[in-house]
Amino acid sequence: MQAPVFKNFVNGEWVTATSGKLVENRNPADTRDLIGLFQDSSAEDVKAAVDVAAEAYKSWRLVPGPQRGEILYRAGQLLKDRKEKYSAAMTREMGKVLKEARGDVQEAIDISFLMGGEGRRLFGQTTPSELPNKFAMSVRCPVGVCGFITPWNFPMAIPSWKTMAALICGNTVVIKPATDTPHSTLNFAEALHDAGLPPGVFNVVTGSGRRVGMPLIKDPRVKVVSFTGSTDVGRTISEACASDFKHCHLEMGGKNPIIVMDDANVDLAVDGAVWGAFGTTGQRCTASSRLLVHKKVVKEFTQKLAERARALKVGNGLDETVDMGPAINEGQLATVLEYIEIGKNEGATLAAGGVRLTGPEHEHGFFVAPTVFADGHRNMRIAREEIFGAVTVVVPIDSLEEAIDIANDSDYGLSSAIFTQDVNKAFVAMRDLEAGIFYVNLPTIGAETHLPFGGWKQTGNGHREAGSAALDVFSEWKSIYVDYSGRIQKAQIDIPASS
Ligand code: UN1
Repeated sequence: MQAPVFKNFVNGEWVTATSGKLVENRNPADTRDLIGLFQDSSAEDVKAAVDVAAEAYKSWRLVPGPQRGEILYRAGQLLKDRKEKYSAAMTREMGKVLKEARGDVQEAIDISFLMGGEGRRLFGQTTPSELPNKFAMSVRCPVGVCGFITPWNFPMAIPSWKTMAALICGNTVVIKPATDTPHSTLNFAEALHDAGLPPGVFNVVTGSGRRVGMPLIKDPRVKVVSFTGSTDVGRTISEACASDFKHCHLEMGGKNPIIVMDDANVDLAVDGAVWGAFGTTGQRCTASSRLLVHKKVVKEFTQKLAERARALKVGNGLDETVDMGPAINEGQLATVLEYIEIGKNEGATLAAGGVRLTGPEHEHGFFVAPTVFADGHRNMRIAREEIFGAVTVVVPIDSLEEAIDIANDSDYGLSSAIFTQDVNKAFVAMRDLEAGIFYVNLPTIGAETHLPFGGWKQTGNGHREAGSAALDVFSEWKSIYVDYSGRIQKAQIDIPASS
């Protein structure tokens, strides 16, 4: 059978790239499964998409917020109606198990409804003027065309967080999805289109970072850049935006600790660690990749965790009995295997996993056994660097103070967690951990879309997405003064005399 050809989505139409070139997209659980051929676009296609986004901006910015919101609501409803279809397509191209793909689509549904509601809020401030007969207020204004570069690990959720916040503010969008997962972003485009989004307001151009991503962020008409991915690429993007003073929102790596105290419910903590470390095959920027466990419970915790890791069923995520899918691609698989070697050489003890799975149901995919290292140390590379795979490391600790010190001794600051039954310890950790997200008695994954999402230090550059905080990335403030005194009243000078 001929593989289906997927096109770019530009100006409300499905169009081919000018290069005439196509790239394959294969299932990482079974590379014999060809999902389709996607457009290998170039700078010319980017320019054409930005042309239409710039044109569409002229009218979209003037559509009242509540009406923009209604389109977002309709898109949310369509995503809900199509949840099964879009989730299955996502599992096939990304590998995450079906129930997690459903969660990914659900995040897109949630943010659609959240931002739909923002259409009737988009609050600014009204405040008294310091002068009589003068009115003062501030309003949010759209910024223009937004350029997005999105990752493969949340192929619908992350594009939707950025897009829905951008659209409700009155911006238009051109997005370059990850080359490993373009189908889910095209499905998202389909839902927006069917919801009645005007042509040109949202556009998708597929292809490589070099030929599509770079021209997109460098186009002078693109006023906001939002990127989720590695810290290295984020640095390049930040530098590319800096000379033009572009709004640049970056969401990057993490090395997220779970602290397990001696008073914790150990079974609950193990449950949390299994989900946090091996959910999405550890390929979340929020993954629980460091487990800082009190020495009094570390033996019991590690034994139970290793047992649970060994019992996980690894395979094709379309099989509902499977717990964990493959790595996204060969390169990622190689990175994970390399880190396993590094961990062994550094002297950590392999408590579970540590190998590529090559049996009959695994030989055509990129599968690694869920891996637990014990006897880790804070200075080991496996305890410091983001691996982005199904590998976690247990580091024994003596006290909460030591755990917080190790947790904060990191370039990253995305998510963090503590398992304890002592409310005082929970509050100390809540106050002192340097991270944008914090959980008590939950692992480091599982953020909800109506709270700000993002991290401190090299995880981000001071912005947030999701929640109403995302509106700050996609709008400019305008402070407005209306004088109805009939005179030119000079602020700071014509101050009414105090009695
Ligand atoms: C990511 O890992 O890039 O909090 C996003 C979570 C998910 C989102 C993760 N809701 O784990």
